[in-house]
Amino acid sequence: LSGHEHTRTGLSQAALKQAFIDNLFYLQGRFPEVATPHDFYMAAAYTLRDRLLDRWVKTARSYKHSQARTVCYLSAEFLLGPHLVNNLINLGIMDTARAAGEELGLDLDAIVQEEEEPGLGNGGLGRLAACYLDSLATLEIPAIGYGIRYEFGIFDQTIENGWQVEHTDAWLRNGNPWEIYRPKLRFPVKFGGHTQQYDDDGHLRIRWIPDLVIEGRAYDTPILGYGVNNANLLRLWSAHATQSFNFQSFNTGDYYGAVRAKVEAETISKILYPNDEPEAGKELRLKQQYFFVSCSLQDMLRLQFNTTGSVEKFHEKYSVQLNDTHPAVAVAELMRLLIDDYKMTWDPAWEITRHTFGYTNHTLLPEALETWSVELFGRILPRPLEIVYEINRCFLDEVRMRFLGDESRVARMSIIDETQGRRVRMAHLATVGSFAVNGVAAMHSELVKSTILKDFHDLWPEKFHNVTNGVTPRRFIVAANPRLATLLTERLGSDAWVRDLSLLRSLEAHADDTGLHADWQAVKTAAKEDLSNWLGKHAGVTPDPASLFDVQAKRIHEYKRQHLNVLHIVTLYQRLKANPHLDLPPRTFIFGGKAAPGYFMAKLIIKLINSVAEVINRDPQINGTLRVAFMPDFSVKNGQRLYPAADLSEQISLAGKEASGTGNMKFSMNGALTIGTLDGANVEIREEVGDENFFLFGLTAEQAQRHQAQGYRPWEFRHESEELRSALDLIDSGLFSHGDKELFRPLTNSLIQYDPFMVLADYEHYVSRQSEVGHAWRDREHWNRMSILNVARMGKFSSDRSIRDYCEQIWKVQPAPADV
Ligand code: 26V
Repeated sequence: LSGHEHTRTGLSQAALKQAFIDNLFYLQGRFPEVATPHDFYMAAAYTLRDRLLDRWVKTARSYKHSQARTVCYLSAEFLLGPHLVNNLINLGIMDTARAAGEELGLDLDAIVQEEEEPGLGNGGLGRLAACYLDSLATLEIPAIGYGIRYEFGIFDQTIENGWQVEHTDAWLRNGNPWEIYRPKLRFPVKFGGHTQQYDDDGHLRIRWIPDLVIEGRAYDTPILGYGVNNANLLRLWSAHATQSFNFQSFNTGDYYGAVRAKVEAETISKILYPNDEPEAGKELRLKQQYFFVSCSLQDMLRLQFNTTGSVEKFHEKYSVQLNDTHPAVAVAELMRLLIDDYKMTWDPAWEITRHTFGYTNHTLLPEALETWSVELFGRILPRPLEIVYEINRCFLDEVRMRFLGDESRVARMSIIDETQGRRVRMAHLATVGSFAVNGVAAMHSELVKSTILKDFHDLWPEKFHNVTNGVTPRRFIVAANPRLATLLTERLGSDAWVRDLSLLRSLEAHADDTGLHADWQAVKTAAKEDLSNWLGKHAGVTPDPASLFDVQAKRIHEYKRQHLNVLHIVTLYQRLKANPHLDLPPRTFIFGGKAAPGYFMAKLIIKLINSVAEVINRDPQINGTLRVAFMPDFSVKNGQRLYPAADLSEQISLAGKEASGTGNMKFSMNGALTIGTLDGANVEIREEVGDENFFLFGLTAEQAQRHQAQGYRPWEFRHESEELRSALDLIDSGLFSHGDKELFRPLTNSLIQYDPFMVLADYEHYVSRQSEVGHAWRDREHWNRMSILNVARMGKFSSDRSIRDYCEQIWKVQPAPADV
């Protein structure tokens, strides 16, 4: 190695190669001739981890010296995706590492593909948290992500006989080279039992006597920024039985009791809940939430106390963001820790608490708003419940003072809902306990103020903000679509766009450049070929890369309306069958997404997609003009295969239902055009790219609202549209289900009778917009121009912009660059 380069930190080809061989030998106990692909992956991961740790230690030192405020992002989910590729990019050593691999006869891409991703999230909310960690580090903001180290993440999906089948995600099976266990960092968390008053030197205090104490143990993962030396921390908590608990039982001879307690404790961080199943008040889920919140707050308070000798200025040092209401119990828990453990009185403790938290709302769907029965909450968390009551008492006095005599308002705003049994409303707790509340897209933030939190907006208008979501271009352009990244860098003359996505705007000047068009189309076609090959191996369909790739990838849910997409496919199929000479441009419809295991209708939609695929793909009369493919196991990793290959992005939720969407941004950044409703961030995407480069359709949120209020009659739409009727009838005919006329009846019946997400109302406009898509596709030059303009105008949707907004509007934090 040259100069002062060190094997553990050096970035030269020689250093990387040496480190890789050392790690293979000393950590895996292997030499190249006998090593498996997984051994190679582990050796590469450890090689990167050393370099990350070097930066992390230096970052920690810098943060300590700068008096900077720290952001703590509390989230029950972090859907990180594979680390290796991202770390290679952020360290800037992709090419060097590839060359080092070649010297050893190894293919870096194959090694990268070996990684099993940590699927510690359900979808958009968890992935957003991961994008924000990337941007926080890139913007050099002192930040810690806090969450749960689930032993099993989101289930793996296979498709069997057209149905979704779930498999446990044993992601830790082969070890996790990215995490560092911190044996000294452990905190006790209490559950159950009762409280009692006691006299503490003349002060009346409360003691919580639990019937179970479990221990949270910290596992840290370094998160490196792009092109900077800052590496932040993701700290995930794992639940264990406490030492003392074990010994006690053992000494009394209750060996099995001790083992049972251990199992019970470890259950808490065992598995990620599928969060888009209606909230069923699951006890374990409340325990998970309290568990990670309590550990995280104890961790922050300890740091604050150890560095300043007191916790009085906690809120000046920490800004704690609640990612949805999952961590909202933090409001009560911080009060409890300050009062019971740090012996503060109520008023100063409340001053700290209400200046500490920010709350981000991610959904308006009533069935998704978290509430817990007071009975359950009090049984599991007796002391926090007392504190919730006291917070509520003080808060309702404030409401009464402002709105004299308006008792119905008091009842509406109460943290305790008394209308359907007594329930704790977590969104109210979060709003009362936070200094800022925000939605995740402009339209969504307006709806938060005018609907679910209207009364709170009346009381505290200044508390409400909007921060439109964003996604990281490091993962969703550079990692997912290296060909496009190379082309952009070539055309812009620099890779500065990776840190400042607004620079892509200068592409506008080249939107009509035929040279660029040729390169642009070549990049897209190559990605489509890759995807086609992958689908051939994993989905049994090998689509023609020359066809239009029309993609819908997201969780399967009625409000996202994958069945609207299916109705369009069936309609085209019928048109072609009726008129075989109809000149339709070849299209491949690609779906990806998981259904919550208990969500029958969503699973039936998956079955319908696969059943329609089976019939259409095999029909010789169709002859490949239409193809349908379901990508199994949509994940971050598989998403990275999909986004670059899409020509058309389906963002077709009923207006007013999708808080933001972030897939919409990922597709558009990779040059797909959008067919979409005026929902969530679609509204802002259309504003940025221009209406002429976006296929808009459907009711507005207001119109949808009005129709629903006036009594929506979906069957009338069925009567009025011949094509819609015959599409529904064809599904009911058994054609797609080997003659079984009943299979899809629950779906078609629901559409005709209730249609809660107004699929039938939007059908006609959707289908006619889709025809325009077909026409536009024929003029490839114009299409390419629109595609280029989409990418050029995506600057706003970088998560770097979102994080800057949070820093300025909400957190009031400054960057603290790490010293080299
Ligand atoms: C959805 C649903 C649907 C009905 C059944 C019960 C249920 C429970 C939870 C949820 C998801 C709520 C939180 C969430 O994941 N929101 C998503 O957050 C993304 C990031 O802000 C955003 O882009 C998505 O639009 C939003 O759905």
